Amino acid sequence: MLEKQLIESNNGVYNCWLNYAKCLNPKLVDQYKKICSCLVVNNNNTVKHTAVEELKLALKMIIGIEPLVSNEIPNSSYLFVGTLEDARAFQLETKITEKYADGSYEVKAADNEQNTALQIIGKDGTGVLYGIFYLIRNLRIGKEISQSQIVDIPRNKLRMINHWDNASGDIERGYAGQSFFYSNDEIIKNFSRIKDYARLLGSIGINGVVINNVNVHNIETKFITKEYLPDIARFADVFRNYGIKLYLSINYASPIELGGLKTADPLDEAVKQWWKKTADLIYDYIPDFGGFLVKADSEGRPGPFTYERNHAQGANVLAEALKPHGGIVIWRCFVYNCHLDWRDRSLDRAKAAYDNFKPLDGEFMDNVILQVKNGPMDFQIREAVSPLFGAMEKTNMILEFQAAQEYTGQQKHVCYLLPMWKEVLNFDTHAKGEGSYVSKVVDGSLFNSRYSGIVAVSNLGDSKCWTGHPLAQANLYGIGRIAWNPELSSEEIAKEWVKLTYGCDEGIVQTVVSILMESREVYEKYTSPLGIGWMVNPNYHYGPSVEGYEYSRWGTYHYADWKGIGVDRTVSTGTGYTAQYHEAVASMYENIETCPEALLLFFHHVPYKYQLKTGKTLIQHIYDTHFEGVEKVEEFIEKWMSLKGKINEEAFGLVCDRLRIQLKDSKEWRDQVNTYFYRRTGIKDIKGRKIYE
Ligand code: GCW
Repeated sequence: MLEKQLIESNNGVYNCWLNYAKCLNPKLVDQYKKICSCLVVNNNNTVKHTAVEELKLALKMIIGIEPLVSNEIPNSSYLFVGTLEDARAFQLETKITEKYADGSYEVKAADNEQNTALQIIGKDGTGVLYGIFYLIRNLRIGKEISQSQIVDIPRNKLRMINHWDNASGDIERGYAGQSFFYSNDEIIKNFSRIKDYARLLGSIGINGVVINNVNVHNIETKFITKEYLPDIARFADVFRNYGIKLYLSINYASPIELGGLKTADPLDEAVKQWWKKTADLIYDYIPDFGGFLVKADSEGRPGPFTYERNHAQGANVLAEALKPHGGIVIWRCFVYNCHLDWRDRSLDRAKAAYDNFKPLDGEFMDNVILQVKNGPMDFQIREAVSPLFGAMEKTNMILEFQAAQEYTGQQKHVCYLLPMWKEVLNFDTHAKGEGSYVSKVVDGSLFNSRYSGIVAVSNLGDSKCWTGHPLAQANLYGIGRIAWNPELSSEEIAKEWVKLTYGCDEGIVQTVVSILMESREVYEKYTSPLGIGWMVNPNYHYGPSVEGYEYSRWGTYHYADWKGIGVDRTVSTGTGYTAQYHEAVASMYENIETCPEALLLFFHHVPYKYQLKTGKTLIQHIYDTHFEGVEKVEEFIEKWMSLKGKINEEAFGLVCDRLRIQLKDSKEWRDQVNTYFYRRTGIKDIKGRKIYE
């Protein structure tokens, strides 16, 4: 079935980066044929079994061989595929030890004289799977076997995807069609797409998936009951084959809604017992269940505040219930008062997560992880990095990115997010002096945390290419790669993805990579400038609306008037937000001279005539960038058109359609934003361009 689908759609659309086109390099084919014609494997582990099947499939399709499978090491060439335990049984040496992180693997040449054997040794079954996908990737991108030796250890323990899928089949902030998990309030019957999805995730090292929206509605609330658990367990079975654990978002009011209790107070004995019994039940069905994801006391969701309990008390009752089973609670820090009165300039949504959670550092159980969005606001095209990352020494933390392009073009616009994600990971919190990067907080090394990692909100749906915009696949690919190794550059990841998806032709790689690498800044140019955010239609979060902010009933959120724009978040004259950072960072932002200009309006209220480092005034910068942004989209179209006939027609066409929309909508953004500021300020564009239609 899988093979059939792959052949039918062997084009980088449905099969994404697992596009197994035939290898046309005879030297490479010879090398791999020689080594891979005999697989030495002791098949006694589920994930290892998957790995071997994946390898066989890839070999068949890419170099056209069906290897012999043996459980003995032959005298001739071979590829050994096994776990640490297997390696010991075969008396093979390896650098991998039990101390390495789960999923680690080594690929090494055997010490035989001819050097004609290769060994893939995983710490565990998942390590074997990752080692195999690594080898397949190398074959696909044209790396010789001799270049494939590696000891590869995942930097982040948890590498997860969060789905915001509802049982109705709708996806909250989904831009790639409907859910492929649920439809019409039911769990989908045919799991074939879910299997294909598991292989995509497994191939990039993702090891956890939350299959329902953090806003848990009526039906999803019941996923933790006897009625639904048999079906939920089916998901777990599919994902398990690829080394992925299943997690569920839960409704904090479940003890009331499902248990018939009068309260969901976390300190109430009956509530505690109810969660314990529920956890036991879940593990009866899914023995390796990952745990709960919880959005509580945020945007109308129930939570411990109702009972005058804090987040730690709220999370710990769940953690206690899951602990005996090895489960974890992932508690989201996206908590803020959405009814802030923006006229009171000391109030600031950006301060909310820190204010709520910092005082609780050290009060969470060790199987609770706080999930923190990359920025203090909400997945804007540019915003500061959340100060919470530097603030919770005694608490596990996981970093939440959003692959779904809610505020970044909704998968109609090309917006490769890796450069932004890298900026976040490379941000120095100074929590323990210089070098206290976010990447070290979330990989657990800075504060010596027990659990940590990176998660992305999914950008997937039932669209044929999974992500609506074919180029948005690069964001999904990238999240896996960067969670595995945050040192990879966004360009390296882009190159890898293009080669795997559309082939290794230099011209194709260069063209597509250049579009991807510029795309985030281009989107930023024609939308909201210098970190101010939003400027999109409220609720829908797409299309220009300069004052658009669903909670700004009391004036604009960006404080634009005829003299200036921006949120003063300084301690001296503003909301005081900058104090949430450690020194060095705090004063860098506090001082307008040292504040990075890309975030100028995030931190300061600035007159339109303020001169930027480029020598331009702020208003001229706004005009110029909005014109440039549209010109850049025109350039993207030209570049993409040069690929006609060179890449798969279907992928080519899908991207063309999206680029056309991007061009049309970017013009609208340009015109509306420029017009707004022209009307506010009365200051003309020095280049005399037409500002409004
Ligand atoms: O950005 C906001 C979205 C909501 C989302 C929320 C969250 C799932 O607009 O749709 O709800 O973030 O992250 O919880």
